Amino acid sequence: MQFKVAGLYAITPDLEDTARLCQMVEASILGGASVVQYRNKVANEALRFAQASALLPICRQHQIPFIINDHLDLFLALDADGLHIGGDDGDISAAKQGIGKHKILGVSCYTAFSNAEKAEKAGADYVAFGAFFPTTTKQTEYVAEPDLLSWWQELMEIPCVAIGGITPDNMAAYRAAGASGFGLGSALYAPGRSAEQVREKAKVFVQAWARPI
Ligand code: TZP
Ligand code: MG
Repeated sequence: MQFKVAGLYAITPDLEDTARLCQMVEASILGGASVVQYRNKVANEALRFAQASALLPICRQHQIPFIINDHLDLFLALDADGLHIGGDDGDISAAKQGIGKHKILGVSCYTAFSNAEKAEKAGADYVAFGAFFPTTTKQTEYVAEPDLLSWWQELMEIPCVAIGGITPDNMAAYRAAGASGFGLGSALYAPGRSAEQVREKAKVFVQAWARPI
């Protein structure tokens, strides 16, 4: 798939309720999300399959890529658009081979440029750096600096996404530094938020991203 990461990259929350998850995700797409990553760290295999199967047609309907976090088997079962892996998820070249060259491979590189260089060489289509700010979604040992994004966009070919603790107030620095997109998890799908609130939140982020620097 021809894929240019740009703007709002939505990362799903650990919800059990599949119908609510679908509403939240569709709302975020209507608010401007340009790609969805299905990530659920607490679901079992059956729930992951049910949720990803329900989300895929929503993304297809809105013609945006649907990316699976961690699970190559789930990616293959659904013929999704991409797979996103991190440092604990095995060999990057093997993952690229497993999904096929026309599918999207994303790799979390945390705070290390060297991780990302290796990822690009091994066939990644985009890399993710972060977290940039403290976040409740994931335990992070180090915090990334915006300079990482500047170096990346100057020296490398594939796009990078800034992830973790991003808010409408702190995001300008990441766009200015050259991030192609920004990944939102809890910042978008905060617990208790209605679909309408998620849609409005997404719009606020997309507008903040588009604001002249
Ligand atoms: N890795 C670090 S933070 C994060 C991932 C996948 C999720 C997105 O961040 P946040 O702070 O929940 O919006
Ligand atoms: Mg992972």
